[in-house]
Amino acid sequence: MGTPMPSPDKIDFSTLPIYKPDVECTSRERIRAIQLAKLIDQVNYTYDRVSWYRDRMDELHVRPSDIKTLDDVRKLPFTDKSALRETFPFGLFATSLDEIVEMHASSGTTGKPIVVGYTKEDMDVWSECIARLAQMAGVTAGDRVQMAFGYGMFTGGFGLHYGILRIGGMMIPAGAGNTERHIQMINDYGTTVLIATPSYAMHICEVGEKLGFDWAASSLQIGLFGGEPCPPGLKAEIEARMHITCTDNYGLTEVMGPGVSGECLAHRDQQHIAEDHFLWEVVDPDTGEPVPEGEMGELVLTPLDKRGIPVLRYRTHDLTRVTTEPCECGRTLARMDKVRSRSDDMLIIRGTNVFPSQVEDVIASIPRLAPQYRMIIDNESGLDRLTIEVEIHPDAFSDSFEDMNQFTQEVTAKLQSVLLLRPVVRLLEPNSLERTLGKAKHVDDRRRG
Ligand code: DLL
Repeated sequence: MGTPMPSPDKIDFSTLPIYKPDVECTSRERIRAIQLAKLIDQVNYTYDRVSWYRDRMDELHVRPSDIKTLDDVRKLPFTDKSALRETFPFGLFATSLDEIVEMHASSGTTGKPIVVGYTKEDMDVWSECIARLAQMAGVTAGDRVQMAFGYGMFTGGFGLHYGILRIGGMMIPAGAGNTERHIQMINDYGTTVLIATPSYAMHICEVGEKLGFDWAASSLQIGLFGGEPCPPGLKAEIEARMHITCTDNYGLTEVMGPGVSGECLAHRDQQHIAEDHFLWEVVDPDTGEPVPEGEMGELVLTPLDKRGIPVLRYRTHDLTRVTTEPCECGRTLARMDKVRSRSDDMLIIRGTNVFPSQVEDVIASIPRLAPQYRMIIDNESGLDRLTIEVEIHPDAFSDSFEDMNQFTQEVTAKLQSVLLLRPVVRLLEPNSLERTLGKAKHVDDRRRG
């Protein structure tokens, strides 16, 4: 169970690398009091300024004055992507556009983009949340931080950039792509922190190895990851091969971007939620009803001090569970399990429900396989077919046809026992699958045309 946590009033904050100890290490009672005061203010603000919410709340006969406890949040309507699409581009904004100092958008795969705007106050909250997660990973003012997220409408690049400036780190704004140049820059500038999606970080690692770059001797020490689920084993693999410590950080455009939650170094599979800025709920994705604390469900987030585009009860579709048990790192902020899957990424193949995370778990349980994989679903013959392409770990590759043939049978059997359908398995040489600069795409569903 690890070391029991001292009560917050016994913590010597000066010894803890914590950005805002009076909030991050405060009592649960105080955190809830902060949340309630902010929730009441935020609901009033939203009702007064955003007609879309006023109409929904009026339909439900809910007034801002009905919010008296944190549980009263359940009286409020849910919001999902469709609300932002319906009101594209500025219909949910609560301020005049003159007060918006920055815009971002997420493209999505269908329909209009999701557009969000930040006021000056929103930018302050955003950079503070990022500063916290960077500090949770050990980043300090002395670090040289190389950005490998794309700058642009994606919230990852600029969001992390502002947060690093806030703690006084030096930004090296390289952006996504040009992988060899990234490695050259790490070497030339003595970069100590790399910011990337885990899949792109793995690619940078592999390209470096191919070029003969000695990661063990490099200046790099920390990886700040996020933006996509990190398959089990991938972070550990990168840590071992690049000789760095990496944290995985979560967020989404609709509620802010990165900065919603971040991994500390005590619990490597969980992330502390910035609870003074976000009220979380975990609900049954089918009914919308709350699940008991600690159980798996869909994360619903209400930003508590968002001025530009407030959203109430945003349905993230991300599946997780949350605990409020204190953490050995000293923080008392609730922790969410890493998001491995979404309520909407379930595939139905020949009538069977399949989650990509199930495939990832099987792959992670077989040491000879690398975490790089792709699922292709087609129905050329009239019947759905699932093909799983997965790379062999570079240390385990063999030229022997017989060996590979037998190994393919073993992997197929293991996948079949978990997925309850028999996939076609193709084992690939290391580095065969296409690498992406941003979020990895593991599913290619050709049935949708
Ligand atoms: O990906 C924000 C972000 C950027 C977070 C950089 C962290 C670092 P969107 O493009 O709107 O925003 O995508 C949000 O990506 O609902 C999750 O499904 C997924 N996601 C983001 N971070 C993680 C993570 C950014 N660490 C959607 N683990 C979210 C798992 C993640 N999934």
